[in-house]
Amino acid sequence: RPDALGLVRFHDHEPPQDDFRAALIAGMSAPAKSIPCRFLYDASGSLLFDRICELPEYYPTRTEIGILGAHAAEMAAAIGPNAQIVELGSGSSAKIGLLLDALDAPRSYVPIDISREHLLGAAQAIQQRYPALQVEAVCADFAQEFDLPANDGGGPRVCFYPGSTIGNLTPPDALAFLTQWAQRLGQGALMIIGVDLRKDAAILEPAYDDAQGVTARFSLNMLARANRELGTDFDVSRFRHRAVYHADTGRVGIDLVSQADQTVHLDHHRFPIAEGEAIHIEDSWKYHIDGFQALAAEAGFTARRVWTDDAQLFSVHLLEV
Ligand code: AVJ
Repeated sequence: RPDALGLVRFHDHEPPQDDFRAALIAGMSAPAKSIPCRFLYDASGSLLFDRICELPEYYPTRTEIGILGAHAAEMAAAIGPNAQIVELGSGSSAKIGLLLDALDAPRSYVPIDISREHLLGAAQAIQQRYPALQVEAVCADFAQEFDLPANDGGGPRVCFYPGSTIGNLTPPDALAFLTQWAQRLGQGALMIIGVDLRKDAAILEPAYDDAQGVTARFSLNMLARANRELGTDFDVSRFRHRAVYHADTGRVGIDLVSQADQTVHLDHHRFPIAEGEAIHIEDSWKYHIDGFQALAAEAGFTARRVWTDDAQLFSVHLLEV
């Protein structure tokens, strides 16, 4: 149905180009070196992340899909008809179909993504699959201020935030993020959010350092990307990917550890790195169910339901503003 393509409404908030160069210079100049994890996702990084999701050790994606599939009817019953579904970081919109298929007459779908290209492709695919749905694609950085399309279909506004993406934020940042979204969504709105659970390091560490080395390549790609895009001279072969679970706080910390004393250059900048020194590139925070519900309550949500898999690996929460 190519005629369905014209039905998609597009709201472009023109998110500013993220400045990799400035972020890299700042992060590599700090006493504790780091590069923000959002720079992991260039074209190669996104392909590698898709491969991570297929790895035997990386349970979150398939477990969350299993939970959504098993409980979509209960979620749909809690939501009711005529809902406006707002998805944060919709990417390829792979999970939303599980919810849309179960819902009674969903009115509109609002995918929000910073990547215009992914957003439009996914929005058009959803529009073709659900011709009766009003698709309103929003190109924006969902951490920034912008207005949501009005919810005028008579049903609830439901925010869908799967993937445990919230795990990349520190708990105080997650609190600020949820507080902002509770306000933006408004009274009576719902949120369906995927949150990875705390568990044994013997499961968590391989999930972030797999036997095939795909996750290591995903991490190291950030340095290769800097070489490609910025002209740095990282010797990628002299860094090692490391993932450590800190059970006391529920944090998986991911670093690239220098295997030698070396110096990285970017134009006139010099970044000396000692053997054993780490560049911190990602945190993936894990929660207990009650700990996450307490955080959500502090942000202004009421915890309505929670679903998990049998092995208690992952949780999907239904929250209400
Ligand atoms: C996309 C943030 C959910 O933390 O599990 C996977 C990213 N990094 N393997 C996660 C990731 C390395 C992932 N999130």
